[in-house]
Amino acid sequence: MLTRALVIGATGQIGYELVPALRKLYGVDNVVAGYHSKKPSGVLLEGPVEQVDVSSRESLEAVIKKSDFDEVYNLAALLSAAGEKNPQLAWKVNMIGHYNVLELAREYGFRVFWPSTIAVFGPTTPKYKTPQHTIIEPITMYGITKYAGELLARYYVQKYDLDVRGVRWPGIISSEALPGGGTTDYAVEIFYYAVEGKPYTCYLREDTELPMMYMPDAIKSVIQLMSANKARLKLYVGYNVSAFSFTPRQLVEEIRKYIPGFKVEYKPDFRQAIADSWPKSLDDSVAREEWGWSPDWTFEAMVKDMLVKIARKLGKKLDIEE
Ligand code: AKB
Repeated sequence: MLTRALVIGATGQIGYELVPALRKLYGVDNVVAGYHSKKPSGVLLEGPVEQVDVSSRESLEAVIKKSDFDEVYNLAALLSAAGEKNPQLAWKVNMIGHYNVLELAREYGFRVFWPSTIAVFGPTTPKYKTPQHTIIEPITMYGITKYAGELLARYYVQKYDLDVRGVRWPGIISSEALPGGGTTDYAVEIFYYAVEGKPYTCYLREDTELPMMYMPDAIKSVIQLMSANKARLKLYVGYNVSAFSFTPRQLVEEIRKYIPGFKVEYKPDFRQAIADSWPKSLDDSVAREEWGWSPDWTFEAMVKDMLVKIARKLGKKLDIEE
C-alpha cells in the first residue's frame, strides 16, 4: 500500500531534507511539502507543494481534505531565540498548530510525527547524561510549548488511541537549508564563514557545551521511529536522542585542522542564557531500547563532511580528501 505524507514546515532546516528522504521511500508524488511564509525551492519543487498555516485549523483542514494522508510530519515551529523575540507567535505556531494537527488526526485518522527538543530542559535539570525522565522546568517559550506539546501528544495517544511519535532533538547541523531562530544555529553558520575565509563572531561563549547531531542522523531518527513496531513503544513522543556534544572552541579547533587561519571571536548575547539552561549531554537509552536508536556520525566525521559540502555549495576549493 502506498503511503501519503504531508510535511508541514518543509522549507525549514529539517523539512528541506526530510521531504526528499520521504519521497525516496514513498514516491515523489506521495509526499506533499507544506510551507508557509518561506516559498519552496530546489528539491522541494520536484514534487507536490501546498501552502498551509498550521495555526489555522481551516487552512490545515483544507490541505488535509485534498489528499488521503496516512502521515503528517509537523515540523512548523518558532525555535528558542525566535520564540523569545515573539513569545505570542511562538505559542500560536508551536502550541495551537500542534493542537490543530492532533485534532485533525483524531478526525481523519493519520499518524503524526512531531519533534520536541532539548529546550524542554531548564537550569534545574541535571546537565550531564540528562536522563529521559528528570526535572523539566524550561525557561523559554519554545521549551514550554514543546514540553506542553509532549504531554498533549501523549494524552491523545492514550485517550484517542492516536499514533503520534517524536524525539527530543539536540542542535541539528546540516549543509542544505540554513536553520533560523535557534540557539544552536552558530554551529551551522560558522562553516560558511570558515569556507569563505571570513572571520566569525560567535554569540555563545567558547566553553558552551551542547548536544548536537548531524542531519543524516536526524533524518534516520524520524524514519526509524516512524517505522518502529507500535507494540514496543511506551513513550511515543519526546525520546531523548543524542549523537555528540561540543563547545564552540572544540568546533573551531576541528575546523582549523582543515582551515588553519580561521579567525573567531566570542561576543555572547541573549542566547547565552538559553544555552546555559540546556543539558551538555543526553542519556538516550530509552530510544535505544524501545526502537533501536543509534547514531552513525561522529563529531570529527561531521565536521569534515560539512566542510566538503559547504565548499562545494559555495564553489570554493578546499584541500580535503573525501
Ligand atoms: C534551538 O536552538 O532552538 C534548536 C533546538 C535545540 O531545538 N536548534
